[in-house]
Amino acid sequence: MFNISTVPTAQELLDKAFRKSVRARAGKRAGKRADKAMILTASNILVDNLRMVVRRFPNLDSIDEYYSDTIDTLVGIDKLKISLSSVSWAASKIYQLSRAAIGRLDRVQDPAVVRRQVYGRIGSIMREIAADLDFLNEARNTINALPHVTNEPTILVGGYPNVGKSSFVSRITKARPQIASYPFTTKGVIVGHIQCADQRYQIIDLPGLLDRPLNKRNPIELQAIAALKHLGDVVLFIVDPTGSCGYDLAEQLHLLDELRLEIMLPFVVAVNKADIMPMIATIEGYRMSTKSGEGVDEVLNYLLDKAAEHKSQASAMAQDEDAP
Ligand SMILES: Nc1nc2c(ncn2[C@@H]2O[C@H](COP(=O)(O)OP(=O)(O)OP(=O)(O)O)[C@@H](O)[C@H]2O)c(=O)[nH]1
Ligand SMILES: [Mg+2]
Repeated sequence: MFNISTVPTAQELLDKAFRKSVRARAGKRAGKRADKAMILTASNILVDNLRMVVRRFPNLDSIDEYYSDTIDTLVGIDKLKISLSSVSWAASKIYQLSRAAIGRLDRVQDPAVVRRQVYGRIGSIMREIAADLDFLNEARNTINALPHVTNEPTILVGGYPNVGKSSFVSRITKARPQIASYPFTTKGVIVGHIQCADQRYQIIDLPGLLDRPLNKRNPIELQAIAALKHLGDVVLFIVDPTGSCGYDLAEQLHLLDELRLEIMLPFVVAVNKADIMPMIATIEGYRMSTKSGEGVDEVLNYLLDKAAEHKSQASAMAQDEDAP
């Protein structure tokens, strides 16, 4: 989805700028012209590279809400904007300083002194933004790793941790999310696909959610919330009544009630781990086992129908809204 280039460090940029500025002097006699060429080269390289860093980030005010919420959770949109504007500031400052220094070259006896002064000031500006560049590179790695979501009919697979969400997605798609017997194994949103007749569907494995208020949620859970708020046509809510996930069924069902109030999507409940569940479990929902496969096809067929139905309703509503 995003493909932002590596953000260089301040030291890498300074090394590159000064190396090229030394080359720019080649063939020129020591003096004003040589110093001018050096200042121009060093500053142009820094200004161009710094501006490029900023340009390569997406416009944070115009990306999809799903991505802006997720980037906010993982990176912090405000921090990102501050670092980007520090880098822009540094580019303008270096540009002004170097032009002012070039203007002074005519009026001084020793142009090399002016050059050394401006290099010193450029060096301290770059040191000032060194942490911003490091942060932007980390942000770039996080943003580039975000999943590519499309507008295809989409099933979101949610529930408490450890209930078998990834096992379900892994069973029905080619996606291979990590499956393990501890909570919060899935740490980000994972997208799988399923082709049925001539329609492709997105199946999104969400990180686990606990039943707690938004301000208590960890960044792993907040990624699931961002997906539930902005993506999807239907939610498959998986519960594990066996206790093997480590959580009470009552807590899981309370979370389901809370989500139903907040998320305006159809919910389908699947009661998982049928292979180790006594027959008497009396929760409303599809009984399935992602381990043995029992009941999985029935849930899936129902979900595919629901997702397609919701998607076409949503498209029809969007068309109505667009109509004059
Ligand atoms: N007996 C049994 N175990 C299952 C079944 N489905 C999943 N498990 C086990 O439950 C554990 C959790 O499975 P995951 O698929 O990783 O659960 P998850 O909901 O994705 O967990 P998080 O990513 O941590 O939220 C693993 O040890 C699975 O092998 C099932 O139908 N029967
Ligand atoms: Mg998982």
